[in-house]
Amino acid sequence: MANKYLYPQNSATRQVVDLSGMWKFAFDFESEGDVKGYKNGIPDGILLPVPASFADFFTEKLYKEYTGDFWYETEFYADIAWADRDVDIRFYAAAHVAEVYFNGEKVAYHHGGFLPFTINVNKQLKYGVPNRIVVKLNNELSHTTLPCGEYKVLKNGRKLTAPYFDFFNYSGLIRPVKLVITPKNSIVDITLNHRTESKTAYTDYTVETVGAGNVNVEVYDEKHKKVAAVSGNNGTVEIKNAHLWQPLNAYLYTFEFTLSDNGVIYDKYSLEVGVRTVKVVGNRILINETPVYFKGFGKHEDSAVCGRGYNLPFIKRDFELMKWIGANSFRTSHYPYSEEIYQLADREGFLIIDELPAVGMLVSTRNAVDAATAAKIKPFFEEEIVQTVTLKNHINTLEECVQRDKNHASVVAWSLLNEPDTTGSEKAIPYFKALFDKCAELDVQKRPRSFAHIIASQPDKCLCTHLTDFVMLNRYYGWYLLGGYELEDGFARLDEELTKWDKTGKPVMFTEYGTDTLPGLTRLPAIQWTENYQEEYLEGYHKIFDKHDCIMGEQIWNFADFQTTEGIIRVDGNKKGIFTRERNPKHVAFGLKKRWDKLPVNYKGNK
Ligand code: GCB
Repeated sequence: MANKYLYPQNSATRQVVDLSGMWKFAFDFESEGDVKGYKNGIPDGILLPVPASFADFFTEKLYKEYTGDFWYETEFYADIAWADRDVDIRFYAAAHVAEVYFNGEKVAYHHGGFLPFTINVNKQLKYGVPNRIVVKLNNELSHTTLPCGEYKVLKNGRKLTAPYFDFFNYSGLIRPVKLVITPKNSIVDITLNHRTESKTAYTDYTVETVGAGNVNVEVYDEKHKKVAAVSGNNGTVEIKNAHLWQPLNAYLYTFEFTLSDNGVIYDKYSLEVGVRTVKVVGNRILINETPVYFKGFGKHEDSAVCGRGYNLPFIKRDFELMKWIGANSFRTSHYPYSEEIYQLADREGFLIIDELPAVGMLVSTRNAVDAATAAKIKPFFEEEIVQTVTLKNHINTLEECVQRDKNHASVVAWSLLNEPDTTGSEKAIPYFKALFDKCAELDVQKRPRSFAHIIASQPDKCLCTHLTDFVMLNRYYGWYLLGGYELEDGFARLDEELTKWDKTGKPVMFTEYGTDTLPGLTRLPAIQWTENYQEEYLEGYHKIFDKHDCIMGEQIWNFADFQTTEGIIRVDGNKKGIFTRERNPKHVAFGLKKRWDKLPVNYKGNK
C-alpha cells in the first residue's frame, strides 16, 4: 500500500514511533550531493532539530536565505515484532520538494511542502542494524511550484528567493516524521458524510481496508455510552436525538472502527467525529441549517526560531487567544496547516476555511501593492506550463488536502487559491473550472468552494467569481491605497464596491483587511502605522460590513505579526497582527473583543 491516509494513532493494533530530534543536515551549495552519494549518508552533517525550518537557527545570511538542495539524515532500529506488519515512514510535511532514500534506495518523490506522505519500507527494512533515512529537499520557487515565485542568481553564484507572496519561504522538515506500524489486515481510509432529519443524524460512511476481515462500527457519545452500531465496509450510522457539532459549541462522538474475522481483531481505528451539515443558501452559509457569521483571522504558522516549524505550545496559545477575543473561525492562509490544529479546532468548535498553498499565482513580488496601483503585470495563466504542469501539481495538492482533511467537522469550506490573477487572461477560466470541478468531485460533503479575491478582482472585472459558492475578499482601501488622510475616501470606495457585491446574491466574506501597526506607536491625530490608526481603520470597516446584507464574515489580516522577505515595505516582517509575533495583544484587540463578544453566531441570520 503506497499511501495510508489516516492520521497515525496508537491503538491495541497500531504503533507510532516519533523520529523527532536532532537529525544530520547539510546544505548542498554546488548540488553535488547526488554524485557524492549522500543517499548513503551525509559525510559531514551538522545537527539540526526536526521538526523545524532551518532558516532562523543560523547567524549567517548565506544559510538563512539558502535556496537550493539540502539534505537531512537519521537512523533508527526496527523491532523484530514488526516483521509481520507494515512499516511506513510518514512525513507530516517536507517543504517543498522531497526525494527520500531508505537504506540507500530511492523510495519516494513528493512535491509540495504542506501535506503528508507515507512510504512503505517493508522491503528495505533491516533488523539488528541501523536503518538510515536520507531526505534531499529543494526549496526553489517557480511558476509550477505551490506556492509560486522565482529566484535569481547573485554575482557570487548564490541563489536569492523571490516569492510572489508575502511570507518568508521557510522550508525543511517542518513537521514531524514518524514510523507507523500497522497490521497486514488493516483499515486504510474512512470517509464520512452527514445529514439530519429532525432530531436524528445519519452519517454515511465508507471504510477502505486491505487484507481480510469485516468492518464493524460502534459510536460512543461524550459520556462513553454506545449510541449506534453497524457492520459493513459502507453503510449509514443512525444517531437518535443527536448532539450536533456547533460553532464554539463542539460535540464529538467517538466512532470506533474494527476490522475482524470470527472474533479475531486485526485492526482498530477511532475517530472523533463532529456531526454537522454545511451548505450555501442564497447569500448565507448555513451550518446545521442555521446561518453563521464568521469572526476571526487569516493566520500563519509562524514563530521565532522555529519559523514555520510545528510548534504545539504556540498552537495552544493561539486557540486560547482566539477564544478570548471572541473569534469563531480562521483561514489556513496560505497553505494547509498541521493536522493537530484541525483536531483542536474540531474540539473547540472553530470553523476553518482550508486553503491550498496556491498563493503567488500573480507575477509580482509585491502583489497587494501592485494590484492596488494597477501595475502592468504579465498574465500568469497565459503560460503553457501553468496550464499543464502547475495545474497538475495544483490538482494533486487538492487531492491530498481533501483526502487529509475531509472528515474534520471544523473544515467548512475550501479556499482553492489566494489572490490569483483573475483579470489578466481568459485562460484563467478553464484552469479554475478544472480545479473547482475536481474539488466538488472529491469532497463527498460538497463543502462551499472559493478563492481569495485580490483588489483588482472587482465584481465587474473578475473572470472567475461565477465558479465560486461564496466570495472571499482581501481589501486594503485605507492602507495600500487611499490611506492616511484619504482614509474616509477609502471607506467610501469600500462601501461602493460592496453595493456591487450585494447584487451578485452570493455570500461575501472578508478574508483580509488590516493595517501594519507598530506596537506602542500612537499619535494624535492618528497616522499610518500607529495603534490608533489600526483602530480607526477596523471601526470604519466594521460599520460598513454591518450595513451590507451580503457580508457574512470578517476575518482580519492577520492574527499575529509574521516574518516575510526583507524589503522596503516591511519592518522585520508583516506587522498587521492583532497580536504581536510573541502573541501579546495590540491595543485594538480589546475593542475587537467587545465587538465580537456582542455579535451572535447567527448575526444577520434572520431576514
Ligand atoms: C495580501 C496577501 C497576504 C499579505 C497581505 C499584506 O493581499 O494575501 O499574504 O500578507 O496582503 O499584508 O500585504
